[in-house]
Amino acid sequence: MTPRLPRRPSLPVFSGALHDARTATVTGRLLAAAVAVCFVTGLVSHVLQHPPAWPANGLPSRPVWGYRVSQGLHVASGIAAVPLLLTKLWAVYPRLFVRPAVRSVRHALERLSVAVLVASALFELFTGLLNIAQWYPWPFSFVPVHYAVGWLLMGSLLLHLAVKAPEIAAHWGRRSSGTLALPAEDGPDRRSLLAAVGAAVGAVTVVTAGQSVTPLRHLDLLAPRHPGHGPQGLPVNRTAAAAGIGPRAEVRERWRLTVTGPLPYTLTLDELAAMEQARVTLPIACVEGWSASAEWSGVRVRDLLERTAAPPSARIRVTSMERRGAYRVMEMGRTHARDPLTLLALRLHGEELSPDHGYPARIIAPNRPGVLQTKWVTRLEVL
Ligand SMILES: Nc1nc2c(c(=O)[nH]1)N[C@H]1C(S)=C(S)[C@@H](COP(=O)(O)O)O[C@H]1N2
Ligand SMILES: [Mo]
Repeated sequence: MTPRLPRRPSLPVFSGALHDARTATVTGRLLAAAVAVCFVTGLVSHVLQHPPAWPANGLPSRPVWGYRVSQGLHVASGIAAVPLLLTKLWAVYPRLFVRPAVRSVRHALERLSVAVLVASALFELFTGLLNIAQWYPWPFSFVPVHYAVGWLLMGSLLLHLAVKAPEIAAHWGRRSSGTLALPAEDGPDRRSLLAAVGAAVGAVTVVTAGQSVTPLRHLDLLAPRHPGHGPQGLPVNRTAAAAGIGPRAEVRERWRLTVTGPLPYTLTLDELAAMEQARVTLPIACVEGWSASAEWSGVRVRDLLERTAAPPSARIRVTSMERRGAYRVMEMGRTHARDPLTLLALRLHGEELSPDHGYPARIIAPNRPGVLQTKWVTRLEVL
């Protein structure tokens, strides 16, 4: 009988040639590009939704499709980052097992910063994906946390790039060079890996981008929203039933538009419909990434403000009939309020708005997040 050998904790051995610095560099820079697009477009979205005091009154209302493109890119770059992040983590995970685990204070700090980087990247992609699916299985509120962790990710990424700059430089080109001579020439293995990653990024993009890129809508297999699906050919996030809005006949009877300002007034739906109507083609661009263009008609907000003799620089507050909900009250700066394309819309594609699209009246404005396109509007205040 052979005596049992005392068990020693064994560390995995990695011999794969692709767990090297060149793979880490090539996947890392693709990932960094996706994260950079995601971060910048995330900032755009944040500023439009929660404008700091100074630009709040003068945010640009053009180009009309600005937010549609920016938020479409935000969601598309986030989705593309998923296969890139997984590949990058696969390329570098053997480094989890380096021994000694901590060589110096500097090494400990470096490992800590990588832990923060990986955790924040996984967190952002995970919460972002679930948000697209409108699933919130966590106790915190999505927007502020996703925003704050975005900064954490950016900070730890910049730190990581600074620490790794010499290695990145050495492995940037096809033939690794510089002081760190490593056997990292691109062979068929790495080319296959990169081709597979490219195919994965292409596939996840093509099957989801149709939620905002209309020509790709027939390939929109995995996106939770399809731009053409919904009442009047347009998706709906919050339905009239969910918002507690009563049946159409009842709403028509008791609905009034109240406009407060220097000369306050109230209008019935017939009176509003008798005012000059404008027709505009503008997209709804939801922060969740889906967007769709539609033809709206209704009264220019500018005309409603002139009727109350509001000063030209006035900001306004718009309130919905909805009892509660995060998007019940919305503020709008001068540039949007005075834009001739900004309407209190009564019709969509030539028909009365359906209850789910905000009957009897909703805001539609150019270059704005969907969350600010308030439905079931009943009150307009000059601030
Ligand atoms: N009063 C109110 N308006 C609202 C919302 C809401 O929850 N309440 N949701 C907003 C969101 S998130 C979007 S994307 C658009 C969607 O408009 P639609 O349902 O007409 O497509 O309406 C916006 N207007
Ligand atoms: Mo939205």
